[in-house]
Amino acid sequence: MLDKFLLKKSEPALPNSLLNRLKEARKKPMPNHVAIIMDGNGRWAKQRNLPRVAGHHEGMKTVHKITRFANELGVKVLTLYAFSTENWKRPKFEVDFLMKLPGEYLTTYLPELIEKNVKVEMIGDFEALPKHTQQAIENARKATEQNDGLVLNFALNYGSRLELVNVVKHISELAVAQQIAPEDINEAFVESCLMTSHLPELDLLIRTSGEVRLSNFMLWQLAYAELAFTNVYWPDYNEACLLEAIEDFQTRNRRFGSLG
Ligand code: V07
Repeated sequence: MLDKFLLKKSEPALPNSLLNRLKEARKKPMPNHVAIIMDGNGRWAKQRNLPRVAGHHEGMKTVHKITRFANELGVKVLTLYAFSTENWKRPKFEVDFLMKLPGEYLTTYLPELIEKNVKVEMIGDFEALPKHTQQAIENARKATEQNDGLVLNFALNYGSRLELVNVVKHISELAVAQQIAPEDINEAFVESCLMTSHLPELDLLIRTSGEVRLSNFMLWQLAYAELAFTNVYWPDYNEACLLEAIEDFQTRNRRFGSLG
């Protein structure tokens, strides 16, 4: 009788064909750092005559599915664009709903993230988030800071131009205080001022839902990343979709500007 409350919600097992492809992919060079623009939640909902927020909620479930699979693939860092600095312009109702998702996500999934050795991190303007959102994230950060498996990095209230403006401000303050000279400023130095300075180089960017643009996401970090676009709406994105993007990545010849 109590079983159905005590048992974990069981998810369908992955088909053997997919598990075999996963095994093969693991033998080849894996992107260390994958970032995803999780687009198409609103359109997914509209297609079903549901409110936009139903799409966001379904998208949250996809976050977990994809996090778990990225972990199994051996990806080191998964950066997910959850909320941009521009998203504040959406209706208040929608923004309020979105700001509750980190709390809901972590209430549901934090135990499994801990069990799977996942480390939760965030990039973006943390201070401008509602207090309850800050608390949920801070709690997850603390609870997972000792973990050394997959880094699940949420870009929340993040914008790349704002990030770069803050780097320029920081460097000019150092210069005014005569702590650095112009000749000390190089790519490595700028890199060290970014919110991603502690993370490995971005290897692969995926954007769902058919839009082919970067939308102010990780512009510096994308310099040599491979790009993958799919028409699939984020709530429909699944393990097979991610595996396909990884397999495609593994066929590419990355030259970083040289002839290789
Ligand atoms: C959000 C679900 C995914 C699709 C894109 C928009 C809606 C998970 C989080 C989250 C964030 C931080 C954290 C834990 C979970 C989230 C927002 C929106 C704002 F520590 N999904 N998700 N945050 N969506």
